[in-house]
Amino acid sequence: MATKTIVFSPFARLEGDLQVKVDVEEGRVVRAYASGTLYRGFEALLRGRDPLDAIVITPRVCGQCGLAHSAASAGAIRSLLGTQMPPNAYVATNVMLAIELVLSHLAHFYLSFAPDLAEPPYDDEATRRFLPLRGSSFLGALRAREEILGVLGLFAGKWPNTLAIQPGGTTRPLDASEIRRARGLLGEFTEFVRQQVIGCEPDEWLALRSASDLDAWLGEGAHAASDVGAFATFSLKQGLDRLGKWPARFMSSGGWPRATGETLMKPGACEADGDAAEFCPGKMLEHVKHSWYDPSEGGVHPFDGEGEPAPDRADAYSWAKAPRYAGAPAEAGPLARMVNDGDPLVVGLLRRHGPSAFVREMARLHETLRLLRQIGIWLNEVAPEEPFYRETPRVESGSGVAVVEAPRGTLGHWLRAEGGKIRNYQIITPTGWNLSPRDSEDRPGPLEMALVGTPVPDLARPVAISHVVKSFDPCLFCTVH
Ligand code: NFE
Repeated sequence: MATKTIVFSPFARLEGDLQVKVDVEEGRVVRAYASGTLYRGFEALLRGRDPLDAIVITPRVCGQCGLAHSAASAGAIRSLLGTQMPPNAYVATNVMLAIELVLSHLAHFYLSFAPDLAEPPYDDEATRRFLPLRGSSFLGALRAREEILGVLGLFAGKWPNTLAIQPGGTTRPLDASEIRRARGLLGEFTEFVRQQVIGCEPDEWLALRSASDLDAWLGEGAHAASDVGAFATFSLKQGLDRLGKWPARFMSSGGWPRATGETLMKPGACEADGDAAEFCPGKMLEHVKHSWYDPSEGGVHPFDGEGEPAPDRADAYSWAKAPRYAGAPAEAGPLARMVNDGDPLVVGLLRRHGPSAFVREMARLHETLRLLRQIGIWLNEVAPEEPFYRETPRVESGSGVAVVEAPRGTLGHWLRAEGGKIRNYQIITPTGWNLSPRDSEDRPGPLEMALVGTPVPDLARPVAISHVVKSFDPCLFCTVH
């Protein structure tokens, strides 16, 4: 059988250096390989430094999810010290993380995923709005970023690379007038979402509880003409609900904790048919059989992994390691969060359409709406007269771990310190899970499996492959930290 290999290098993406290689037989992908092609060495350069340096250095891993790295590095130090932040700091951190997520989801949709629907081989009036720079929706989304960035500015001082999140809390206390200002800006941004993104009140969207609710919604009023309406109708017509499926295990830490430790969403590691399993970072191991690092037997827990680069290994093909949860590949991200949380709309779409590119995108858009409402609730919980920060002792020796929900999914930082210095620092990012290469048993990662079966009727224009890869919203800067 004739095999044709297509290599996308670099694959078009928002950040990072990604190569995707697929073997095509009889018009379908039969094998896929995802490679991170750039070594960055963040873990290596943290060794021997003051643990607090991690708060300055790790947000530089990426311009899109730096706050997630801030929160994870501060959290790992707090875990080592066994300390807590004041309640206000949990709320403020959650607001910042949620805004970063909203920004990232919108950038993904309007700058990366939707533009593919506006160009050949497609030619559809409804999606021309997504044309880069020329499309009306594209420009609207760019303009609206300013308002939500304004809210982030009030909490973080600046973004990216803020130092507002520290082990002891947040360093930018807000007074009542700043909270009022934040509410006003959030309201302006929500107005953009109402008019352009969903074409209805957010509460009306959030009341959708099943796939048939979405069918009915699409048939009513201005909904079909909204960006989500145009996207959903077009995607179903073009079969995006048949692309990008794999025998998924979904993993989520629940994210956005309160001072009590309770998370905003239910954590879990369930399978696509809904069988629940608990979430536990102790079940994470990293494999390097196919990655350019010194080889190890089987998987290694991040507290024990060091990952010395070995660029000459001929049997390896990625700078990303292969993380496995309880021995199996796992998908992280909005879909994983919504499924573990039992979100009725997303679970309904998953039951009808499977873990497909369409459902991944819908989960991302739906999560954006859920978090916007939640940011409003948190703004009411900030208590300006209460502290945002509490001094913490210096880090001497010990180990700590923190897991947060970044835009693309579960992000973990593992810190081991000795004599006031970092002995070992390991990071596993969401794209590390989703774009993992093969593991010690040669089992492919989630994207590598999701690409198998993708139709490629025209080798010169393999647009379905682009939809599948982008539905995971890859960021390779993060992954090859
Ligand atoms: Ni570079 Fe990131 C997110 C992290 S990568 S964007 O979200 O952590 O998966």
